[in-house]
Amino acid sequence: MLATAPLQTATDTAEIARRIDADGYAVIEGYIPPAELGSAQEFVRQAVARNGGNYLSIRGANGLEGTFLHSWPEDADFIALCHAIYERTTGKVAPDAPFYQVLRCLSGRLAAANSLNFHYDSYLLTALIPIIIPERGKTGDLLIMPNSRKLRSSYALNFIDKILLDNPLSQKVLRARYERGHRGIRHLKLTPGNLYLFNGYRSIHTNEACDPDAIRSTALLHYVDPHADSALKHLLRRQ
Ligand SMILES: O=C(O)CCC(=O)C(=O)O
Ligand SMILES: [Fe+2]
Repeated sequence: MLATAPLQTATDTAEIARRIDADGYAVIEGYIPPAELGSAQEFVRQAVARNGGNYLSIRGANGLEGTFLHSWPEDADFIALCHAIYERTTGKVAPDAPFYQVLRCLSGRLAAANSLNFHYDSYLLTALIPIIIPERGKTGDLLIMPNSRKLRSSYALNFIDKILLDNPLSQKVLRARYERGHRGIRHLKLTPGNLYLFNGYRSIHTNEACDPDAIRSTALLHYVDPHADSALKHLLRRQ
């Protein structure tokens, strides 16, 4: 049996933070008004068509002009929400860290290669807005093992976690668990226009595939890299 997560709408910040802490994620339904969602969907359809129907991702806000995604990282209410979640879950003052933005458009023959790659994010809080989700065939659920690790005290320990996860054997084990419908892997059925907030740093997660002739597009903002100042991280990234 699949561990399908019930979609509950969180109403206030305290409740959202409590759910992220307890369940690893929270959902705010109908976050994006239909007209704004519609123009972002059209933007994605055109970008995929221009790319020959194939997978693409856009990093940063440049190139997203004309859609709500361009100004999303500067939205005062959204920033206040992320800061409040951070402060409630860590007990520390929220830093004014910039968001790391990615728009993913899964489609075509690279859709499978960009799916079922189980990982931890480098950033503590992940905000995800589904733009287009296939209604038929494979629907591309978000798969999550909520809060599967703690915040690591150093980048070195975080790096060990990443090595233990990002290798063919671990990926094979997790994919086999997913195929068996393991209860520890929750399925979030995504609805365009909702806002999903989850502990990306602490939770092993990935996306299911979608059919090559469909489009599965998600917009992400990542908040606070806890190891941003690590000397080891900078050394490794330089190579
Ligand atoms: O597209 C998704 O559903 C998840 C993507 C993700 O986890 C990431 O980009 O870090
Ligand atoms: Fe991620």
